[in-house]
Amino acid sequence: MPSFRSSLQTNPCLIGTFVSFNDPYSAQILAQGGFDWLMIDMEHSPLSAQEITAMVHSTVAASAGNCSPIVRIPSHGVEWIKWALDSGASGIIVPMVNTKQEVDAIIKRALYPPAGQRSYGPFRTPFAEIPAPPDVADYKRKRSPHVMILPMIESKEAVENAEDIIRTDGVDGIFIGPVDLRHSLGFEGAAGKEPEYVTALQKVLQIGKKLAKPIGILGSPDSIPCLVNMGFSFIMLPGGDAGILAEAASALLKASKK
Ligand code: 3PY
Ligand code: MG
Repeated sequence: MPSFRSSLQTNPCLIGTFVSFNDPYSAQILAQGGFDWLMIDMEHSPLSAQEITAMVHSTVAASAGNCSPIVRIPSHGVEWIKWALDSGASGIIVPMVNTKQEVDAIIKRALYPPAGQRSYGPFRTPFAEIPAPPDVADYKRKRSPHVMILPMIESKEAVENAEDIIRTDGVDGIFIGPVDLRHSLGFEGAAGKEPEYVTALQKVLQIGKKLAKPIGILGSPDSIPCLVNMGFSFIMLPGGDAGILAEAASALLKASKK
């Protein structure tokens, strides 16, 4: 079963979307549908630790291990980091990371000693692997080094501190939140060509390239060639499960009323 980390090395760009319904069924459908990765979103959906654990396991099972479940936690708190990682997720996306101090605290919470202070208890992680390893200790030895810690750069302050954030040991890549970044720069929407915004993206991409750390972003299907050309290596399509359902429902209804 490929890890998200190894898939990033062998593919020019991994395509995902996000999951917000608090039922594994939604993750199963999207995972089976062929997405490379899913962001299980605790930041903007009130998903419990129990729900995301079931969604992580369902994503892996429904895709025969080909879709990587990445949990976006709601804050930098140690309990979110612990629960998300103990589910066996392929990685965590951590929103609103603005400073070196913040990223240091996150990494300390996410990594086992000696690099960090993560507490041991990965009892549910075997069920995020195919086949489930019989020995739970395999996770610490074999899988945890491949789990990706992906802070989000999504503010003017974070772009100013980008080199310090990305360079930090334990940071495996960055996910850019274009909507919040644009708000912070004084713009609306999820995309645009304003020089200040484009320069911010280019700065993060250049640092990522220099340090060989992958950079992802939220982007529309028609922007994918341009984003890949710029250097993004994982992209999250907008809408997510709720948006896909709403769009399909309205298209179906429209077609039936012709
Ligand atoms: C943003 O665009 O701000 C995001 O967080 C995308 O998920
Ligand atoms: Mg955001």
